[in-house]
Amino acid sequence: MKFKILFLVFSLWTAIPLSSQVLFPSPQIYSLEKGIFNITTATKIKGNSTYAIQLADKLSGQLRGLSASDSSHNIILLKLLSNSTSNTGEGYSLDVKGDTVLLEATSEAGLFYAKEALLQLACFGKGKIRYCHIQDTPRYQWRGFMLDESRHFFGKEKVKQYLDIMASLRLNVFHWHLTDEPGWRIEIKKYPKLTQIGAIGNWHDPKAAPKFYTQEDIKEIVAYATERHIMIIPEIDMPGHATAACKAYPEYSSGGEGRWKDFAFNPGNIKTYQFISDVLDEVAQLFPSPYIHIGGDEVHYGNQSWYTDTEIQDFIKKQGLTDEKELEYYFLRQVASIVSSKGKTMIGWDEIVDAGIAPDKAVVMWWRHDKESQLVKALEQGYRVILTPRRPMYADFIQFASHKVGRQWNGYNTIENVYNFPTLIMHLTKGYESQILGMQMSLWTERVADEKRLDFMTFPRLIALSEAAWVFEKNKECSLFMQHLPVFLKYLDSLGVYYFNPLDPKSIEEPQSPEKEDVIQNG
Ligand code: TNX
Repeated sequence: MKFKILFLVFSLWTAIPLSSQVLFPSPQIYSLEKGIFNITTATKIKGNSTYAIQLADKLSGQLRGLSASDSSHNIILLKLLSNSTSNTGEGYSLDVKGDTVLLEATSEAGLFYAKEALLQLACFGKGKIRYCHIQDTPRYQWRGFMLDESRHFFGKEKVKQYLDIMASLRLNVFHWHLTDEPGWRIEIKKYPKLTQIGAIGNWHDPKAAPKFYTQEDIKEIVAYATERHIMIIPEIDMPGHATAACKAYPEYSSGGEGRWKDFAFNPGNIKTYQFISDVLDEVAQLFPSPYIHIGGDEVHYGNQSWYTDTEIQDFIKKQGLTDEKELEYYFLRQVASIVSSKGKTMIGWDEIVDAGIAPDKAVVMWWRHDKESQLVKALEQGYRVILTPRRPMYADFIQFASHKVGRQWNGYNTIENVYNFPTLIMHLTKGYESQILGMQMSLWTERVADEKRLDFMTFPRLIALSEAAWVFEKNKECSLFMQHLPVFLKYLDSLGVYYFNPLDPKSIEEPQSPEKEDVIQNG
């Protein structure tokens, strides 16, 4: 009670509800002091270098709607510290005192994050910011979100909105799953049928009008992301999950029958590797990122024809491979060298750990939460690893007990589970911390046919992801995060984003999916 009264007095005194002076993700060092800085139309916003000036101009535009008309003079100063040895690290400091807001960093990314932090404070406090001192730096360098646009396509505007929110949350990797069974979503000039034929259909409707990104669209989105310090990792899934490509170019398909027809490329045809090389050439040109994700997952689902096709069987013998599994690994090694011939590093799902690729030539995404040994093996072999285990990092899992649409596997993925990651698996990575690049939340979209469901599955768990990836273990406090959450939810309201509210679960209707079998258990 006493505390409550004190809190009330304090809040009245500051004239800004304390609850609004929060940040997502929460900073490492954050102290509040007495006094308020008012952003007004007379506030000067300045930078000390080309990049800082550019950012200052951007900030002026973004603050316009929040500025009170007032003539009192104060200044927001963005400083890129030039005495730093290099443009590395993503840390920043933010000081609000007297008539000055000072943002400082030794890298462009750091200064950008200082600006994003200030923008959150300004936005949550409606142009009023409490005096404070913030010193911040992230725990992990890879803070990612994956979106599957093959199963369902959402388009440029939605992707840009997500990139904006990611930037605000200081997430810095957008993993773009662009190809899979139902659709190929990226224009490749040398192989026009990939989109003329491969882009037709989606998970629910094989005849849906073609949807894909032109190379111009891709360039536009890459530029948009780069400006926000987000790296885009394209994924071209192979040799499995390649149905859309195999339908467009059956000469590179391993054929097959029934449900899994055309699921996998033909690894016994040397022309397949030329095709892949040509495709990856264009992909490598379009994306400045040093990585290309080549999938590599779940080949066994649809490679039955490898066991009977005479051309493939002959190839296995000729190459001196022992069996079809070895053929899969042979394929992955070939692709690793194709990727590296283009000056890029391959990323693959955790199946690639067994393929015999040199550990410095590939990065592993651990996804099979039920196979902890695969994570350990990857680390022991010296691979760099990104953590995105189905539990709790798959956003196609339901997030509340009564939800009906989505996956479950001995439970589901609550916002608290995401926030608390990776605490429960840290014993597995002990001693290998330097090989853990970071983590990612992955959204598969078999049961996400529209934007409303997309938002509902992504938010608010994406906010928890940013905390998990940014905040050091010793500073994490889930109950406090949950207490602060409404502030960001309000911001999502202003963007028109449809989210689940874990604080009032029944208030939000769960959007449905056209899929008949909606709850998928353990598989
Ligand atoms: C497994 S994760 C897949 C995806 C599915 C997802 C559904 C991975 C590497 N492969 O193809 O969409 O499960 O949760």
